Amino acid sequence: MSTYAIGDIQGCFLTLQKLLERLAFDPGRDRLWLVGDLVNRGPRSLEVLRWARGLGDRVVAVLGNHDLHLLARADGVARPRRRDSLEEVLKAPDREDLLDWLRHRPLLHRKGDLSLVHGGLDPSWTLEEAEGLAREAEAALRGPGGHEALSAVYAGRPERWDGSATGTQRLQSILHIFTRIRVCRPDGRLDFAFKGEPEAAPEGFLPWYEIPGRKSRGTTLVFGHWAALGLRLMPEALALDSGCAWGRELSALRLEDRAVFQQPCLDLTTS
Ligand SMILES: [Mn+2]
Repeated sequence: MSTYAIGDIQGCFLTLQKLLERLAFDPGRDRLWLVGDLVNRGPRSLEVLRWARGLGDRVVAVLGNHDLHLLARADGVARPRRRDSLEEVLKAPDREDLLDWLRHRPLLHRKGDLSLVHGGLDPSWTLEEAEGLAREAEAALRGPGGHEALSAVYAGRPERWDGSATGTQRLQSILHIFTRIRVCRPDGRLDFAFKGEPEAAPEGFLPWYEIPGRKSRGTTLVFGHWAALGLRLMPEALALDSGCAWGRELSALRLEDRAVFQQPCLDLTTS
């Protein structure tokens, strides 16, 4: 049995299938960890969702910002964005089943010394605190306040984590940080606008995993979301978004021995 962690798929179903062939993935024996952003930008989000849901407990997928965007679009909270490619999912006959499945994905998955998250963790959070915050926001997304929780994502961005925040502001912070964090400052200040390579981060900002004194040290985090960072395997941070949705590669990492597998994107035609 092997467990493969796979980077941001973003509707690139043909690339995903080719990558799984390359891994000789056997659903009867192997497991998959998906870093989230299963949908959007690429052309085949519907097929990706049907495939992932069909694998049942053989796949663990954490929620990414594009997954939340799909839920928010379906809920009427978010407006279409220029590069959205979600119409096929929104019009599908099985859309409610797929959206319900997606809504029940976690924000953080932990197994032993390894944890899976889409964007990352606030450096002030211990892993135990992060797990508690994830469970809190997951319950809100699934419960009767789900509409409000999704609305919170679009109501603004947190400037820093504030553990004393409540209600909408608290959910907004938790959801933004788990699904969108890239760089921050040692004093806690967050910047969600920067998307470039870490070396080009604004003055004083560092990747979240490099903040001195980060409280989740001592465990390894597997994450995606940062295409400009690309595939980088660091001592306690394994970054897997190699930009498939930008025409680059989809990456898989076998967690047992850290073997890397990559498939160039097959889903985007250049025109
Ligand atoms: Mn993302």
